[in-house]
Amino acid sequence: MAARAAYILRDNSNGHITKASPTLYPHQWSWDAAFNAIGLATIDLARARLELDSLFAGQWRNGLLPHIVFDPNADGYWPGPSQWECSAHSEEAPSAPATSGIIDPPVHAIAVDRILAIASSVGGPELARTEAWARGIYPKLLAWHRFLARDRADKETGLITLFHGWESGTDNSPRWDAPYAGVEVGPGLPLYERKDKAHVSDVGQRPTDHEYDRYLWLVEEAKRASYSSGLLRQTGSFQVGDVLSTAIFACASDLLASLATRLNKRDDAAELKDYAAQARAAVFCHVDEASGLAADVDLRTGAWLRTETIAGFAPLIAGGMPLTLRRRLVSLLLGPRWAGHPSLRFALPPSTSPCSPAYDPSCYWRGPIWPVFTWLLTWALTRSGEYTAAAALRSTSLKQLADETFGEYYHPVTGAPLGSLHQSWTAAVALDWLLEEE
Ligand code: 2M8
Repeated sequence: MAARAAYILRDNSNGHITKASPTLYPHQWSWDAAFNAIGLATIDLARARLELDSLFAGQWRNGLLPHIVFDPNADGYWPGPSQWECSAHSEEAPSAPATSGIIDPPVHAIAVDRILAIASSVGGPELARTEAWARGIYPKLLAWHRFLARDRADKETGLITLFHGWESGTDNSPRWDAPYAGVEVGPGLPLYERKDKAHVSDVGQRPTDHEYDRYLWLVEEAKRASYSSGLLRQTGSFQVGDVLSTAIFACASDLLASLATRLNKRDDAAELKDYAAQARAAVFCHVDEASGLAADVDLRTGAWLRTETIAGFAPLIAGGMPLTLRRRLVSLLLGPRWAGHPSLRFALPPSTSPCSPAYDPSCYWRGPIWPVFTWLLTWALTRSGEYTAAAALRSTSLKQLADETFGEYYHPVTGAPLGSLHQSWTAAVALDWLLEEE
């Protein structure tokens, strides 16, 4: 399986970036790149470092790390550079490489930490090279975290603000149904033809045209606001506080603070610990007592969004949870509302609880199991000392991936791979899990 996964990462590489998938996503996505770099580190540390360097080549002057860095030689994805037109609309955007103008969840410091850990186990000159590289990429990571703290931490809730569902990485998750219901497509939405539907066996596995109109309208809104968070807070018709991105920001800020300490940057470390503490507190403040899950907030109405999605496990990812709350969440995760639901082919948590009326087992982020998300959970569980739960999810995931198609997501009941096959981040997390199993 490791060899097959490694071949997929090699085949999806253009030499310096890894396409998120061979045809559906032929460019570099930001959070995909971080997971891909973790997988690459298990086989080729130099290539892992290059993956993140290539991603950060697209960083904006204000620290924003865009959710896509486009490969100028790749085609077949829409919306592409001529729809985003970032450098024409914002002085913060680089003129090359072409990028999108929105963000992805900030998992990058997790990747750097994992790459350093893998390099430490190798030792020798590779470790020295990786340490020197970490010193070089550190200021870019710091600028990214400062951007999030400055431009995206919501003053009221403390949660990371998103202006597009794509920014959550969980695009059409039912967690965003209520805020999207308030998005009205205005005049001036250019005519467009979707390209994504050509790359899946059944269009029911992708978001609907109705949803795509809203996705594209939000890109128009962002352009009209010059991709400025300040302006979007006044004009954006989709504004949510995302508990998952906030939790990731909390643990990533902790890890970056440790790197700052290692590099003797004490003031930075204190600043980053402060970001982590504030983000973690914001996540814990949004735990719904009744369900035990964290709830996102529609910042335009103030309403808590309580749909039972996998993002509700954000407190586990944030880390530093009181033991009783942590035990409750782990039991919930493995219990009958989630991974232990009797209908499931593999005991793994689906993206929406099978007990929720919003659950759709074959549609994208509305129900299928995403191995990359399971990896994030196994990583977080290990970090907080929940080794048994982490090992159970890891070994079950490896069984789920045994057909070696490395699907983008999986049908929870039939176990069939869905969406794109040969998805890079699925291959990448398999490599990391296999390293752990050794
Ligand atoms: C999916 O999102 C893109 C838009 O960013 C798409 O559907 O076109 C999501 O699963 C996202 O989380 C992921 O980063 C991206 C590439 O794998 O695909």
